[in-house]
Amino acid sequence: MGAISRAGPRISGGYIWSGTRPGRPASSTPDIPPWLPLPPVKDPSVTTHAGIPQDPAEHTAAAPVPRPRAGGPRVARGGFDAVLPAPVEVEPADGPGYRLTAGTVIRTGPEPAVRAVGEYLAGLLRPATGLTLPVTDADPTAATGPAAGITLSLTGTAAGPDGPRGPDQGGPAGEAPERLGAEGYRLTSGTDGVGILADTAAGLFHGVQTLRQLLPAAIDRDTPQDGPWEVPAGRIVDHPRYAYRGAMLDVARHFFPVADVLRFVDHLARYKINHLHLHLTDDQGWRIEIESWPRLTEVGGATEVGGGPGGYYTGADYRRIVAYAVARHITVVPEIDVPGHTNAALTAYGQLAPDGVAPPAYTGEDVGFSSVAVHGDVSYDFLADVLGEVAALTPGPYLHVGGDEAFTLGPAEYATFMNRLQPIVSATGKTVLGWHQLAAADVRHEPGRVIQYWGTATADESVAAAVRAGARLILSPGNRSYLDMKYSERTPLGKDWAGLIDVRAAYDWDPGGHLDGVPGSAVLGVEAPLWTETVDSMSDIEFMTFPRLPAVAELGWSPAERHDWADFAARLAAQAPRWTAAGIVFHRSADVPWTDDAHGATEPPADGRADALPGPRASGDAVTAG
Ligand code: TNX
Repeated sequence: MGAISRAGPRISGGYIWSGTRPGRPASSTPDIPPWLPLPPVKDPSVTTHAGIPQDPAEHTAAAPVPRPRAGGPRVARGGFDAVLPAPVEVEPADGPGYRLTAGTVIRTGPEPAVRAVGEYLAGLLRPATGLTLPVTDADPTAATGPAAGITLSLTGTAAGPDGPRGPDQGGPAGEAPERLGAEGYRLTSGTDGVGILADTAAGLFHGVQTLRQLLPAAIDRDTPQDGPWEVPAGRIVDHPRYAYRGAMLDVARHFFPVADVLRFVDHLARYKINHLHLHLTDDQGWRIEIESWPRLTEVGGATEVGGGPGGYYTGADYRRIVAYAVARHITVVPEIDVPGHTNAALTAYGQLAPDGVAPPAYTGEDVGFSSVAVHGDVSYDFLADVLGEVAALTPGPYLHVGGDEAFTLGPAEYATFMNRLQPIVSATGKTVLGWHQLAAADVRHEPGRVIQYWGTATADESVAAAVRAGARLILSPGNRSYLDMKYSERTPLGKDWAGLIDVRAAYDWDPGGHLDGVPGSAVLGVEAPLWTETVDSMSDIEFMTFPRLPAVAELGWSPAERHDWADFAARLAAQAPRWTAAGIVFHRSADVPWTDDAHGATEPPADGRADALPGPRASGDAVTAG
């Protein structure tokens, strides 16, 4: 252990997608405005899903795709029945829907935030349809008939409750408006066009994700495909159950370049996830440039699990991630994990260590052995600088301070540290967020603070007490929502300390009633964390994320009454052709009725490791465009 990097730090400015393996040409991405999706990166090792079946009975990349079993989950029809997360109200209509044609325009009105959603939608639809889809600021309410196209309008504008509203703008004129809220939307579709109405641009954005799922799966390809491109007729009214729907990416154990993070952001946006938690620091690496403490990245960024080169985000890189997320109505939640999980910082600045001596770099997978000094002022001065800089780069309301697994500290030392740290966070204007160890009895309640529960039990008295003192809760139960747990004993990546989590276990729980003594009203939402000790490429990330992330996304978005495993599994199966079209690797969970269209990877795709596994290779030719 203690290996120093083999090469220099891998700085992400070139946006090298980590699906690209050594020996293959690196693909760089030209600078793209943040509202546009990145072009899908077509690394043959990923898009062809050349899975290596480890168990032919379960993994069938090359074999016939399993058919639904009698009495098993039913197969979704697609269209309005297949939207994921399940909307609040869905009313498919009889008759033809709206067909995109060369004449289709996207009407947004002049508001910049709405126009940006319109540009984003056009960016999603143009590659596969080959249509021009101009975005116009023409009054969305003025157009009727086939020329209406796709209209995005805000309530409270001309299209809103006080203005004229035709069927394309959300319902018959004079109909009382739903309260769509901060993220809700209403989508209506018929021969004359598609209308999305919302109180906010975020609501329109989520409506756009629904619209995308109403089109054929080939819409996710990046080259022109045959149509027709028809949105079925009907109406959806939708809004989220929880305000916080998150996913975490650990960029500390393994570093991932900016392009990977952006691609991950696009995956979150599909399922209406609205927070990206970045675990930026840990024992194995410090990944965010701090101008006032430059050795954090110069020294602390040059390592990762397994001894690879590491890397870090410059301030400009981080700003680019934030801007890309903001354009997708996703809030970035940066985590600086203290007082434990700090070996990388201590290697850079020995004065932060309890004994004042810099330890060697650490590239293993152990946890709990490091801590910054809790006595004296040095650590607090350091954290005021670090958190101040991170807060200044971060528009969102939260600073996550970790707080987990500080095993070298006793309870009194831990409380001393946290009671000095929390006000430092508040002084930046941000809200304290931390892992649930922060609920320890002697740690004071900082106004507004949020606690993230990652335990595997359904009762935790310290968490219940923190909630009684006013804390709100994000639920990330280790045995339900952890994307780094193995799916089964047979899947190669991941850990198993919290259990094996296939997609049904990720789906079959209720955030509102999960923890004894915690009322549903205290639950701010859910988050699926992806720790990356065993995950070191984009295809690994996707394999662990799909199909479990959509399960957690549905728990966060859909009303509890819509919770239904069989229905969910059928809708999940209908997503797979979309993932295939987008080149997304996924795990073919055995209890989902995948359809013929879905050529999902059964394992992370071929790379150095997979080549070493026994078994026949699936032919990449099995996947054809269209
Ligand atoms: C526990 S969950 C950790 C992480 C590890 C993870 C591996 C939490 C707050 N801490 O440091 O990466 O387990 O599953």
